[in-house]
Amino acid sequence: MHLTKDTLRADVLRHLTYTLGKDAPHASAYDWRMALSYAVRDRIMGPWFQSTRRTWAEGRKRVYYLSMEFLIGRLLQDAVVNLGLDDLAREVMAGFGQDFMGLVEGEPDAALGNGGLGRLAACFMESMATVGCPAYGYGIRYEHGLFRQRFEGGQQVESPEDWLTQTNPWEFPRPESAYTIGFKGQIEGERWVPGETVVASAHDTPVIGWQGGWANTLRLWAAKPTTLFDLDRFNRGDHTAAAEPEALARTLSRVLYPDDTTYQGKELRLKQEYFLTSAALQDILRRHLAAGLSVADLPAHVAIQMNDTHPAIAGPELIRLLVDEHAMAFDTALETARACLGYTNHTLLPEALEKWPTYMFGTVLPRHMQIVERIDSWHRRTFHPPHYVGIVKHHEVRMGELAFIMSHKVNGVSALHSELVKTSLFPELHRTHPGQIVNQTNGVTPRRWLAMANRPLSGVITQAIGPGWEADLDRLKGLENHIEDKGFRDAFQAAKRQNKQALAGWIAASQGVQISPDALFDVQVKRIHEYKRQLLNILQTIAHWHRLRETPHASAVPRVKIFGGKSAPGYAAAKEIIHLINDVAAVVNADAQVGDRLKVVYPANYNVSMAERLIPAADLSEQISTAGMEASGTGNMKFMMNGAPTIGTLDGANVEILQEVGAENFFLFGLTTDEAIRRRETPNQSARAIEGSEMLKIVLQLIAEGRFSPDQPDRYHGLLHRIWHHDHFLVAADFDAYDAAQARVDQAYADPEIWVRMAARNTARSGFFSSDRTIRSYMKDIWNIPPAL
Ligand code: 26V
Repeated sequence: MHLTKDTLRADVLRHLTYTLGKDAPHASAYDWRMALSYAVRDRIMGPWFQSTRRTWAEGRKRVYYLSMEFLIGRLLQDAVVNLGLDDLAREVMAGFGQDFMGLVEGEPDAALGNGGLGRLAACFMESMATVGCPAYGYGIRYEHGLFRQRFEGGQQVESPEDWLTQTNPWEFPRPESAYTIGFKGQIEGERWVPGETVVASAHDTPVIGWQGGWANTLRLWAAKPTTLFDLDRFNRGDHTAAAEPEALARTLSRVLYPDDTTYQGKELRLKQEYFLTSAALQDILRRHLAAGLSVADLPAHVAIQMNDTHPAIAGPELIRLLVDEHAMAFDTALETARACLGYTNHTLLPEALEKWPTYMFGTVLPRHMQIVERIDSWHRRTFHPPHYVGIVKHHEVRMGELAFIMSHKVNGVSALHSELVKTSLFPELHRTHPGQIVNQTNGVTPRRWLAMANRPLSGVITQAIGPGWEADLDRLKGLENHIEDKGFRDAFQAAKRQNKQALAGWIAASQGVQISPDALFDVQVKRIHEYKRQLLNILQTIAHWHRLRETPHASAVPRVKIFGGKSAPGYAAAKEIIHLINDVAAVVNADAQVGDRLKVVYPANYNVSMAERLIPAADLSEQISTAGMEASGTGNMKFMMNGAPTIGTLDGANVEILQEVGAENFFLFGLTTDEAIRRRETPNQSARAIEGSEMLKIVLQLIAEGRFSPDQPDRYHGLLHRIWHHDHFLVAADFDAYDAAQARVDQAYADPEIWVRMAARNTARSGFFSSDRTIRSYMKDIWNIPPAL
């Protein structure tokens, strides 16, 4: 598709005039962004219709990706980059006196997810479009995404997020695609008569792949009342009660649950999960039957992937629809559902595994409760598992077991994690169903995370190996031949420096902290969780600060420690860590004796857009979770692509990153998964580690005496007590090894010629971590779908 400057210019003006009703001299930045978005969106329609037509005409099998979260971020620049309109858009908007990047940054960041799981779903959508995998993403159109974070007195304060206040130019409401969703009520004979109903109404966002070769649909459901209004009540003068049905329905898609660490048996959450799942499955069946196919053919045309257990009610719901609405025999329906369904596990943490009290499950979904019990007895009858591996146990419905038994494939998200899914999460089910658990190592889209977010480095890469690497990331290997070329190394270094300068400018403006681009930018960005060990990082930061003060004249590599991330609102231990980081930042940044040699910054409200600023500017990637606890990590892959070596443990996909990049280009430290398990069984393990570490003792002493909280010296006594006596995450045990690894980082960074080679090798060897590779692998091993491109 060829597009000239004049056509784009004319299209922007046309939308400004006729879609927005604005005259150019009076148009605001908002108007210009909207006009540009519509002009760009117009270019997606061709590939979108074309892809849909081809899928129908060729009777292609489709993937349906069911996820409670899609952490998509902004869409304008992503669409512009994928359509190859970068330079054109800049030029055209400059002609109107508008700065393209300024407009891009005016778009609200769609935060319909908590973290890794939701961002993975967004990367997968983009990769499915790029490799030509016919797909629908199904999710909820939350009115409010993940809360906004700010700091008051160093502590996290949450406020509601508001992405839909402005018109969203990327979505198309589809009021004609609406389904009734029932809850509660009773079973009469074999039929379920719900006591409450809402309507799920579709909103479609096109997802365009690289160079516009293919486009898929992200279909998000909004809840609407079945009856808008209780007219009788209104006429009787009860105006508030008259609006009740509406209020009740809208609560369902009102807000994203912000706690991704501890599962809580909240009825509204269960209702949201069923709302998404039932709407998606009704839509899938409608489309399947509209093609003239029969329900028996479902597995040949439909692959349904459950993103964690959140949509695991899909098993019983599909059986219900097939049995109750399409008169299929129960056992046939069960086998049909299993042949369609796949389940991806994203966590081993016991507190995050979903289990619903049977009384609640049975009240909200009485028919599904019956079906779950029949699945359970079918499973026992058919497979005679040696141990009782029930779905219902101790008056709870266990969604992991349900998802496993109702799927033909179960996958973990990194090599290590998938082994742990076999050996520690589902050992009995694994023995009963050998071969059902497979690995699918995560990936990230190089279009957003390299081509779009890091234009300077992208230019250097294209200069060295030519264009096209964006959709064939293994080609980055070609950079290896250039690493001994001084010109290439200088260009690589200059790109990184340009990103660091841009970040320093943003930090000065937004945080009021001056940082030097000469310093090593050491970045840890992710949700705040004890297992991710931001605490280990800040303790080592204190150690480093202490050493700098002890040896004021020694030459040291200047560092900037950058943190970003939100805590679940009710997670007290994580909130204490946030407070400590901010307290340490205040003391360190005000210490003239240390000056530029150490700064600590923690910009509030980390999100996808902030990640796009921070990651390209990072020198060092912090991936320091307690071994065995991080399922994969995907930030780790983004840093690697952008030329930041990792300091990390043998956990999640770090294992594969280490394998790809080589030990010389990775700062490995810490206990392994097995050692961690054994270490926890050692009596007084953390007290012993503290006693054995001079530096850790000093650090804890500084905190204990209130050096970072002079207004409240005992602020961290609880936190310190936990390090001494209940250090489940082995912060103390790994402290010295981490501190030593940081010393190796300093040493390597001190020689720019060593460092730039390490950085470039990280980029060159990151090809495996493209989500295109991951998607092709799901297509082959789980979905049985050939690529359309
Ligand atoms: C659990 C819950 C519990 C119920 C309330 C809402 C909620 C939301 C999310 C979760 C599970 C979070 C699991 C998760 O995000 N896992 C992350 O998945 C990434 C993608 O596979 C992976 O890279 C991270 O290592 C893993 O922590």
